[in-house]
Amino acid sequence: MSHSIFNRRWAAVILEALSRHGVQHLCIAPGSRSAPLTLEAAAGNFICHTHFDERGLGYLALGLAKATRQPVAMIVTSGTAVANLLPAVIEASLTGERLIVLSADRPPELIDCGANQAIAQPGIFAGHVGGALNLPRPSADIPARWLVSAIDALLQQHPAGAVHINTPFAEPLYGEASLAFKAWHDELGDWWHEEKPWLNINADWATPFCSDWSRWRQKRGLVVAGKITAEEGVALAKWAETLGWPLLADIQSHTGAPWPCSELWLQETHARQTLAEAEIVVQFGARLTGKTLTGWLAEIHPAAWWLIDPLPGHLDPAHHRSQRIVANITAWLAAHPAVSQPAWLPSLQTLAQETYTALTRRLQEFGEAQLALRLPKLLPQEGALFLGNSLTIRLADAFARLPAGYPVYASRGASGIDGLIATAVGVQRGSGKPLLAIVGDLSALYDLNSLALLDGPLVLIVVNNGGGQIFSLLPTPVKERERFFTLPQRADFASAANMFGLAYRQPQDWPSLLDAVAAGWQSDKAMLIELKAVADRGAQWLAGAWQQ
Ligand SMILES: Cc1ncc(C[n+]2csc(CCOP(=O)(O)OP(=O)(O)O)c2C)c(N)n1
Ligand SMILES: [Mg+2]
Repeated sequence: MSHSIFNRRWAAVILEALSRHGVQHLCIAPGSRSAPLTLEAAAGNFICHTHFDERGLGYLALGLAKATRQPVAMIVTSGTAVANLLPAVIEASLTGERLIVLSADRPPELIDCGANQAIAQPGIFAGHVGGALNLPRPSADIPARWLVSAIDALLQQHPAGAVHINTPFAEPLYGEASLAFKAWHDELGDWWHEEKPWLNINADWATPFCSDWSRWRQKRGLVVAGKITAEEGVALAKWAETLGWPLLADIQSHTGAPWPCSELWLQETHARQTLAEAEIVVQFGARLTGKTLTGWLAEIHPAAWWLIDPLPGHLDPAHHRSQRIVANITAWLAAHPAVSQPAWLPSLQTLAQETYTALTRRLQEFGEAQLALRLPKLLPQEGALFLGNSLTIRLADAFARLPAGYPVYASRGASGIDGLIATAVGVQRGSGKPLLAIVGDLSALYDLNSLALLDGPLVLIVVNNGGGQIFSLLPTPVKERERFFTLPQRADFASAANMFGLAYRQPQDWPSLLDAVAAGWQSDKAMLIELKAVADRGAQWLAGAWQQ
């Protein structure tokens, strides 16, 4: 019995230590080996989420971390349960959300000896975690101050991406809390009643300042906005407008796209050439969605290229000779104020506006390209938007003009189609806002288990275009296209909605789609809306718009 009690004491220190780094949400999958952590979590003040499927659980945590911008911890049992967290860990490692894997493990005497459900867990996430802590088997011989310091050091040394804490527990795993081992626990004294970490590592995060900014800001500049936050997007749009610099905005930029549809008008030679006269490009946030934009950026060679993103590392796939500035974007903007100047390319902004206006005259057809254009009308008030990968985000990036500062979420690191529903649910729960989520049909089938997570004010539009129609946009050979690339499916989404107790609609025109979405916000059930689209029509529409 004493093991089970000490296991709980050990788990309590781990969870309390995590809470000092902002962990409020715990995502827990069922398992026995992890019971000491789970029971301690249940007894604490955390917001606990559960899921039977660890791949979905990992993505749920990712969505929570996106929306709360706080670290989120996952508790799973030993074995392949741990391995199923890998996709979400990979995405977080690329896009910087903070995930903490707490994997329960067998103690060393049960590893590599034929014991059930025992696999090699240390190092399982390889280079996809920033850091890892392979804890020893819980022992009162090890002071609690070591355990808490080790966790503090791990989290403070890795302020972005995922970390892995492997935690072996010996049986028995269940038992009531008791006063045993209280002295071990009390060694941490007042820490139990305070809010700060045990160990505080102070790093200097001063904003890097470009001393020749007052010279550069008078030049012909171009602003590129990638994935940045809602507040940053609003501030950046003002900054660029004051400077009179064009702003090329990604769908994740939150800038309101004052120069809309660059994916389209950047196809035009004159526009490409005049814009290439920019002397300096200042890019905020990376991970651009549009292929036209990234292609054009790779061709130009301005005198200066600054890439500002709070995440460290190389974030420019075109490898420009550049300044990679690791900084908080709001702080950087404040340190580099704009001065009011006339726009140096007003004709191009007119072209951008005209492109958008021309598109909005062609909204009648009921299809996925028009859905992208009509997005602003579908958004819930004080809500948020989650965009799935593949054509969904590509069409939104090309056509949609979202209100500045309206929260948009996506997963554009590894761009998997495997956990999009779970990620959307995490965003909805983390933000506490009504969420409109849009995913493709194969993406929906891939993450079907996560329909079990849907509740609250969430409308999920599944664009059913009969398989992965992104491959109709790509030069896949027509003869092999269906069999090996698009994989049209015959799934019945009405039955899927029914199976998971969701409201379901399949509108046939725009008024009934608007009606279905509105009904979704009224309902206490989550709503699945199936938008049946003509197979490759959306892909064709995008290709046609490029041509035009
Ligand atoms: C886990 C994973 N497997 C495969 C891919 C490659 N892939 C990208 S898009 C896509 C098809 C997605 O189909 P669907 O969700 O219906 O979207 P559509 O292309 O129709 O917009 C595939 C297989 C991926 N991104 N992630
Ligand atoms: Mg599809």
